[in-house]
Amino acid sequence: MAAAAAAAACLFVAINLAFLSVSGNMFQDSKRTFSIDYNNNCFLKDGKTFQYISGSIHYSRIPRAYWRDRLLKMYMTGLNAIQVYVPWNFHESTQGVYSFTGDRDLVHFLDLANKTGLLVILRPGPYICAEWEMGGLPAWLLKKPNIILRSADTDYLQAVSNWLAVLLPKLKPWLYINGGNIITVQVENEYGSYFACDHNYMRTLRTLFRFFLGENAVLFTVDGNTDKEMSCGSLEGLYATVDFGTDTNITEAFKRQRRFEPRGPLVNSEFYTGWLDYWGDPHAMVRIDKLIRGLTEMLVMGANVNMYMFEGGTNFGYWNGADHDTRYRSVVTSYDYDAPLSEAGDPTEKLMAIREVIKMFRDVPSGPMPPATPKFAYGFVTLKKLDNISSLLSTISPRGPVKSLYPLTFEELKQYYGYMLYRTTLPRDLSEPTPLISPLNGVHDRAYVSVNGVYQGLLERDIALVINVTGKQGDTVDILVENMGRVNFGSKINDYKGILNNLILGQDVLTDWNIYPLDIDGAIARGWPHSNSLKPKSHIKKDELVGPTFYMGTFPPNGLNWDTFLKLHEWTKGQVWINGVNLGRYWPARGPQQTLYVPGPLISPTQINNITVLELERAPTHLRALFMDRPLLNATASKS
Ligand code: 6DJ
Repeated sequence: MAAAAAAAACLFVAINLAFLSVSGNMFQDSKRTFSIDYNNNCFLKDGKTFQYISGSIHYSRIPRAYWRDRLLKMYMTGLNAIQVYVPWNFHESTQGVYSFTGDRDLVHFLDLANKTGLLVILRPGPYICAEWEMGGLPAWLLKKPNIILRSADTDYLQAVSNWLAVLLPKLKPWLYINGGNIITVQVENEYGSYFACDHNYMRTLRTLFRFFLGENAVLFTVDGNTDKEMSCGSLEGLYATVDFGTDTNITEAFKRQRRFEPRGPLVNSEFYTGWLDYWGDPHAMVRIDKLIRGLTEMLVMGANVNMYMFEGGTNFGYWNGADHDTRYRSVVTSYDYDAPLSEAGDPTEKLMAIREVIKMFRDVPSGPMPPATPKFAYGFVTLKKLDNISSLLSTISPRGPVKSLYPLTFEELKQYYGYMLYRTTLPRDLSEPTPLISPLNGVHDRAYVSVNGVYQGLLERDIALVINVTGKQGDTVDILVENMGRVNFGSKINDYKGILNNLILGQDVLTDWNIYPLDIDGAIARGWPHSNSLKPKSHIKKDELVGPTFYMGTFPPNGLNWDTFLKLHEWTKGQVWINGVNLGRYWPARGPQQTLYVPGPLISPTQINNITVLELERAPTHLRALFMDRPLLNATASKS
């Protein structure tokens, strides 16, 4: 009831202000304002009542070439705003080295949104959650042992203020009040669900945001719909909003927001259109009817709604996050999210249903919804074995090994993402299978073990803490460790990678390591592998297809560079690059994702195309990959 009254008040003001602006010319067109109207429980834009219907889109998950297309589709649905995260680690992967060009050109993205007619709700973190590696925090923060992230820890705050001093001045001219399209700016993200509950941290952020953006920027917070979360996450001067999905009682959720913001607009900052997927779990979906019912109910109340996600996109490369509730669970490469625009940016039935709802409340732009981008089934591509990873170290580890008595972490070697190889020797003869143990669950996250080039099996965080190994004293032990994505939510975000504790083999602690940081992406960017890297070989035996190994293939241009979906059917798990671009991880053996989205602009219509595969466990005897014209995201296999 309170909510309905609030909506009515908003409408009244809208009519009144429209009248005044016609008759009395109270508001000059040149004066752009955006504020919270606490008297009438709304936002005010240029003095008029304003309600947003928004959708989340992450530029970091979409190739730049497609930004305009996705934004136009959002506009044509009837949205008047988009909600955008800025992932800190995407822009400052190395401390002090900033990237804002190409796919990281945030200002270009804001400009495109502006030209499309979309306002922006900006979420610059510094922590963003978002199922993104370490919730957007750069892993170099972990160089301080025991750093308390997302708190008033001095080193953390110093790094945050350095970053905000770079980022926020770029954004200030883009505030609506300064002539741009950013209407509101979020501080932190669901801070109330974090164990630290450090109000000093939030106060410091408030000071920094105010300092860099000015007194008139509308700043806000977002928290889960519980009293505890709202209490820890909200702070005076930052407008408190809630987030909730289709299974929540909307009246109750907004009542809770009202307890923290007795007056002002009702805002659901994340209304879930779908959900994320973890490897090994079923594909998550949200029903259209529930979504439509919830959206309608909120719009009737006059609430402001952001749909999370409207276009999910892809966790390309190594950018996926992970959760750690009862155990470590890594998020899949696709961030399709069952969202209204698919991972490939195609309008879905869900989008059309949302558009019909919006039509009941306001005019949606006339004209047809832009069609799906064309897809093409390029068909089968034959792959050839290059070599196993241990034989390629001179190419993929130009820094060479670092020697250490005990294993070092990825962070200690300043290699933050991807893979590292740990090499030592067997301390004694092991004629009987002997357990190799990760005693404190210290393998983060998967370790592929070979002895003298013979693959022995793997250790996996929280799942497989022991394998049996055989060999002779002095044999080379190679352990390739994969970072499967740092935890992005909860109290375990200090997620160091590599071998974190000594490994025990039988009675011996393994020591005297040579640790090779691997720069596979660098080697690939420099043009490796070339097809003449292939060894002429007629027949490969089955046991030569196990363990971490590179494969490559080419396919001829056919004049098209349409989107496609790569299926590595019967391959087990690994990483794949197309024409030097890291598409992400594949793991059909665990699912549910079976195909990887390949954006058309990655494919050359005129030159030979390359595909490079790092298979970590076992390749199929038939070495081939299939490019299909549709995705398959929902098949969980029971095999691995
Ligand atoms: O703000 C968060 C989003 O970035 C809210 N949320 C989304 C995104 O991560 S899971 C999906 C989540 N919050 C964690 C709550 C777990 C039940």
